[in-house]
Amino acid sequence: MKKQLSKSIIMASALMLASFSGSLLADAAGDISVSDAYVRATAPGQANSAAFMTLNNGSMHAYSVVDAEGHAAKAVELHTHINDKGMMKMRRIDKIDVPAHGNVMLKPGGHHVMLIGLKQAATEGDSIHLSLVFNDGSKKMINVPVKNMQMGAMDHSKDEHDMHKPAPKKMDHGHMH
Ligand SMILES: [Cu+2]
Repeated sequence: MKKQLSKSIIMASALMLASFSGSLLADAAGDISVSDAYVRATAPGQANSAAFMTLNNGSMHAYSVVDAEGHAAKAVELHTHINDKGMMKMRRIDKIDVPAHGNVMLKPGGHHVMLIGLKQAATEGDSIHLSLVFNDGSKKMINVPVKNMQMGAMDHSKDEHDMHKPAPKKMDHGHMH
C-alpha cells in the first residue's frame, strides 16, 4: 500500500514536470536558436542596413518568423531578394518559414531583416538589439554584432553559391550580324 502510494506520487511529479517544462519550452522562441548573426556595417551616409543569421529549429514543430522589431532603426522589416528579369530587387515579405528539424539562412541576396533609417551608423564593434516575432506569438530577443563585410568576403560558409558572380549575360542579338 505504502509502496503503491509513493509510486503514484512519483508518477504525478513526473507528469507535472513534463507538462511544466513543456509549457516553458514548446514555443518558437524556445525551440529556435540563432547562430552566425550579424548586421552589416554601414558606409558613411548610408542609413539602411540589414541583419543576417541562421535560424535553427531542432523541434518537431514548423514555425515562421512573422515580424522583427528593434529600436535601432525607424523601421525593421522582413525582406527577401527576387530576381526580376536579371535585376535583384528587395521585397518585403510576411514571413520566413523555419521548417521542423531544419534551418533557414538569412543571407546577402536572400532573406534578411531590413533596418531602415538607422538612428546611428552601424559600426563594427557595436551591437544591435532585435526581437524576432514568431507565428505563435513568442518573441526572441537577440543582440546582433555589427561586422564589416567586404564585398566578396561576406561569409565563410560552405555554401558554394557565389552571390557576387555576375549573372550570366543574355545573348546579345545586336552583335549577331
Ligand atoms: Cu531589404
